[in-house]
Amino acid sequence: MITTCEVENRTDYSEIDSRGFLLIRSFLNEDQIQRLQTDFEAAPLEVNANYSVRRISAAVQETLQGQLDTVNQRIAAESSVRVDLLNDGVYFATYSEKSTLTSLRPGPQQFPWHQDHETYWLWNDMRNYLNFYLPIVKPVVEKSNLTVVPFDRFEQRVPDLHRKMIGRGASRVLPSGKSWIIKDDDQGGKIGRLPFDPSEIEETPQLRAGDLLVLRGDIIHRTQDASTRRVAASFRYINSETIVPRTSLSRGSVAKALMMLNARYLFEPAFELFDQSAATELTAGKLDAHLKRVMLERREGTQSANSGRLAFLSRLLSEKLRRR
Ligand SMILES: O=C(O)CCC(=O)C(=O)O
Ligand SMILES: [Fe+2]
Repeated sequence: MITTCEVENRTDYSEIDSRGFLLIRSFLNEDQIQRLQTDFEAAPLEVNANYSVRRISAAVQETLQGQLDTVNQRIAAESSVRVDLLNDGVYFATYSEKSTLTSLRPGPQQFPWHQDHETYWLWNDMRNYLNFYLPIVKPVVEKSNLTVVPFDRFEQRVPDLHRKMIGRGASRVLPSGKSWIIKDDDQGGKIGRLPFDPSEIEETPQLRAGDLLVLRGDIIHRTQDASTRRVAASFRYINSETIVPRTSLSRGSVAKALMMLNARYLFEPAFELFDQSAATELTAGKLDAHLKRVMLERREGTQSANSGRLAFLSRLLSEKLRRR
């Protein structure tokens, strides 16, 4: 049996390179878990039509930053991954209150195999990007976890494909006849074909409330099941020096345009900053600061929570034409 390496409480941080994830038990204490639960109950739904998600309040994000940074320092010392900036924090629940692309009607919400989409388009590099995933409501240890495809097991089966997947995002793994394909939602088409079912090599760390699963941005993952009502907090770290080209936002497939439209509350401010600074590229640090300013203004009600669909579509079209 393969188990996630955690011998006598010693975490092997280099597994973020060799396996794509690592597990730290009992990272949060009871008070912290309760604080996050209360924050979740009070958090409004984001205006995201791709899936149901809530934002972790800035105050609660701040209280955990120091503790998360300690993990980042260990990761930087023992692996190739470099992150230095807490960009955002959200809550993922296995229940959706509304119809979205992921849950066609209100009810159980379950993410199929994927690498994250929106964050790839915003930050352009999923290698120096980490997801700190912490269940805060977890009724059953064996259920509703996050299932991953470990790097080492994937590389063993399909080394060339593994290399292609490193550093990227916005993909899905789907059954296709007798095999499976990796679909590229960024540029369209497919990245490759898997001659086996990914569940043959998957791993599901059994998490309790307060356990921490650290995931690289480029690991393939899915919701184990939505049979219990689980809530997880997910803190996202980026590297402030990462270069984000303007074109990485606008170029690409129809699927990308649709998902960006569904999450235009994130992308419209990014385009605005490119306009304001008349730049062809920006550092992730600058873009992060601008997004945080906009989110604050929205909370304070001095800026509207979302832009119109038509306005965003015409923006996207002019961005695409701009590049020709
Ligand atoms: O909570 C889940 O089941 C999915 C979360 C996820 O896909 C993510 O954290 O990127
Ligand atoms: Fe995800």
